[in-house]
Amino acid sequence: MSRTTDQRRRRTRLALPAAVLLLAGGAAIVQGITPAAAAETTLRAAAAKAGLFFGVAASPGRLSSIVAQEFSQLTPENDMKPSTIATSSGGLQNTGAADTLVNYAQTNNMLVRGHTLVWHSQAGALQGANQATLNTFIGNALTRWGNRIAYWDVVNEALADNNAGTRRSEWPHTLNRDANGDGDLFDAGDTDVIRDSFVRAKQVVQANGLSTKLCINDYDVEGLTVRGGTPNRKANALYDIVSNYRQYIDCVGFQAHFNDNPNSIISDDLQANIQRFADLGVEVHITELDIDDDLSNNDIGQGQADNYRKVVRACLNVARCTGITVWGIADSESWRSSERGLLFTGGNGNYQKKAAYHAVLDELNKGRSGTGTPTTPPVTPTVTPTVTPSTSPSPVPAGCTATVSLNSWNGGFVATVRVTAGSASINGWSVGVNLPSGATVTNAWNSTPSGTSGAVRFANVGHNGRLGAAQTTEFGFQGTGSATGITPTCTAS
Ligand code: 9MR
Repeated sequence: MSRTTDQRRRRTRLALPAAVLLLAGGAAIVQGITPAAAAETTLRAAAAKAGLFFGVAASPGRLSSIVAQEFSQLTPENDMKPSTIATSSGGLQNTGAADTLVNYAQTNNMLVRGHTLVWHSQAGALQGANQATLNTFIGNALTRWGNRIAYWDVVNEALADNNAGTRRSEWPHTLNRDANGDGDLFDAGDTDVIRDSFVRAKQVVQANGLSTKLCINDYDVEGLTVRGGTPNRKANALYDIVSNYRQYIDCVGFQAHFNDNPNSIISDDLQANIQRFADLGVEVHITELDIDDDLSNNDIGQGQADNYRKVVRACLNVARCTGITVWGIADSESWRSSERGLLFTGGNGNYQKKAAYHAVLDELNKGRSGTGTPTTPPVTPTVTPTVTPSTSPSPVPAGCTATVSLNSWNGGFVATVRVTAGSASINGWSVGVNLPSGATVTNAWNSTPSGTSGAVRFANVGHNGRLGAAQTTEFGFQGTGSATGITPTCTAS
């Protein structure tokens, strides 16, 4: 079903019965009655009603009618990778299959996710290219399809496996230069392929007036923790990158290839992790979802349908989680067919829905609120307020304020602190917290901590100290123990 049809349906639903109530004073108002929400019967319609896209990865050979019926977004599974479309000088070649997919998506009102520009694997003729050549390729690919591509994975899989929290060794590390060897890539003379690729992509988007959004995509970054409650260092490394380069990055992709690997499980803090990225202001997408159902291996321990429900619910519960994409249509056609990780059986255009499909549809139909009622508010009464507030808002003081949001789990926590300047601009800030006994800071980002327990202060770093009046910035820290009840205090300089 097309998005236009979805919208038409929603409008129709909202124009349904209204009750006329008489107020004591005799004025009539119209009050909306929430009609029973009719369940949608396709993934794309149910997702649209909940305010997100539901997509699929495909190649031209898989474009049977089910694709446009069920999905509202398309990711070329292989046909936009540098190995297919890049020349060694950063030009484009062999774009036919990619064009077929983009045209199909456009005809069927589907969004496209370009996948992918800078990746250590399937780099093809770009293997070993320098930043200038990567930049040429980024420019060519972005302008080739323009706004026909809604989201591009600019950088894919930059981080190392095994919860190392570092960059990959096979990543184009020759393009990362830490000139003074201090462990970060922010000083004069430093180069960073992640930053520089995003900077280039943003320049191209702005210079061409594009609305294409620029994403970073990775796997094993889904939970705050991995199996056993160990902090997910890979997720934290991604969080640091997005925080540091926030001005160039619009969206974050959690690939979500869930399986029995201790770092690839569906942890209970998936939603909290989506939320902390969303709190940076980026869109979050589940980009390559499949869930291992190889029961002979007793994989992730619960029914596949329930696991799908969990993932869909975690996304629905975070407003900035704006899309979910499954990595293929049917198990038999998946890159990991033996794991039977997708929503359909069958093949070659003849597909049967699995229990997992019905669970996803049902969860989507419950909407963001989880209740199944429409998420768009019902008709609003047109009453003019008669009571005028007698107090004028108190002036915002100069200086700064800080608020904290905590995600806790057994044995640890992540704190996200928002710093807001008062009525005047500030040149720097420092936030103090008193940690309860037993709590210890193990890691901080976008701030410099002093101390690890008890009274701890966090000072701004170079790029986030200056704030205009009422402007905000965020920093975070992670720790062991519990930080419940902490109240941050902010001092401006
Ligand atoms: O599904 C893709 C498969 O057909 C390819 O052979 C493989 C080659 O690397 O890439 C698969 O897609 C990957 C995606 O591009 C990036 N994240 C992991 C996906 C599964 O390996």
